[in-house]
Amino acid sequence: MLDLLIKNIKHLATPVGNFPKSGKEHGKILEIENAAIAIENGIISYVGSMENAPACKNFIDASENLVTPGLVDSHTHLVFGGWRQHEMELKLNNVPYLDILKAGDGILSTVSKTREATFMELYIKALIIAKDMLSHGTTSFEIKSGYGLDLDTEVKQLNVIKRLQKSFNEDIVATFMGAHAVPNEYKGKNEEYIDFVIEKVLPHVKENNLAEFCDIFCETGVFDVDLSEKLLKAARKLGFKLKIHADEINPIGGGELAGKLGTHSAEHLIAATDEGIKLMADSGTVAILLPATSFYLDKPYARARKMLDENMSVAIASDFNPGSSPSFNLQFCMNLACLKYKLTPQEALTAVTLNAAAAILKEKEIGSLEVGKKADIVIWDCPDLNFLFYRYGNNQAKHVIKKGVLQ
Ligand code: IZC
Ligand code: ZN
Repeated sequence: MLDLLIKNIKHLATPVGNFPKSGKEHGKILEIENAAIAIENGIISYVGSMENAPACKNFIDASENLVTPGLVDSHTHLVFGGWRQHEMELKLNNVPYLDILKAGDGILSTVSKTREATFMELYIKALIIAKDMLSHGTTSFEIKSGYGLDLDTEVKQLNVIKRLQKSFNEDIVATFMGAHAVPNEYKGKNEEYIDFVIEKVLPHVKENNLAEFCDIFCETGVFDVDLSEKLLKAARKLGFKLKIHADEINPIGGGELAGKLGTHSAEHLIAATDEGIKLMADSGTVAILLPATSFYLDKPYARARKMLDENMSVAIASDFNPGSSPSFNLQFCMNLACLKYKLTPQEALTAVTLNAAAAILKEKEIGSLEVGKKADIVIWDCPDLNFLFYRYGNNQAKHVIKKGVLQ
């Protein structure tokens, strides 16, 4: 029996397929006027014209609305203690992000607050934000650890993510990012810290099945290319899938390393070089671009069009964190993707749905409106795709459906 029919849909827009789109394929999406979607046991059982739709007593009329897949946020740092509003004054005085970190503030101030916080404090804070994300249309997301930088606190953060996965009816993917910064205890001893992560933390995370991916901040003054390679190779040996924060501020070779190792994704890529982009395109690495971070750090925007020209797969995410991107609003990232990356609405939609799902290895289950996929759907308070990308700043999600359940 059908659970729900979304009928008379004014404009349905979705990428199609079980694989990430690359290059020109980003823009080739399915758009139907006067469409319908049927849902059975949380799974999509019909997508197509209204004419051929099955009958159902439970329905939502979407005759004024755009309907798309639920948004997927493939890069967040959602679990953290405290905030960093004191950095506002530093920002206004043009103190660079990396100088704030070098002075023992930035990520390290969040580390102190996260170490101090209890499991429940972290969990409740993250749960409240996750609900807010859901109401903005984000139905699945990734969360990174990396505000512990010691065994106990990294495990505490990863257990919070595990609890969120269980109690929140969402697809949440965990990434271990113990190499997010060098903690004060290891100041100046970057390699010793990486060795500690490799020997003591990674095996524990693996044995307890606390994360699927391993990530590292490859950046000036944080971890250089050699240490990034050392950690990522050790993680791969243990069975982790690989991610890398590359070329966020300075092009020190992170994109090239991603291509050389064939990491699953490379994230930020604001300063990615031509050579890095070529290597990543060859290795099939997904580019996760974070335009809200460029906005907030007042940095250039990643060369998304160049990446598409080189046939890369591009995903767009929020980078939600208390320092460089204190907003989880993926809708704003979509506006920026159009206005700053010059992606079309169709290309940007693919980047926050199917390609974002692929960036966290969920493309077979979510990311598009197709029979057999989970019924993760947003009914927007707008009439068509252009409108969604044209308005900004307000929440345009009207109804959000997660695994067939109206939220
Ligand atoms: O807390 O500043 N870039 N990591 C790397 C971040 C930004 C998060 C933060
Ligand atoms: Zn990040």
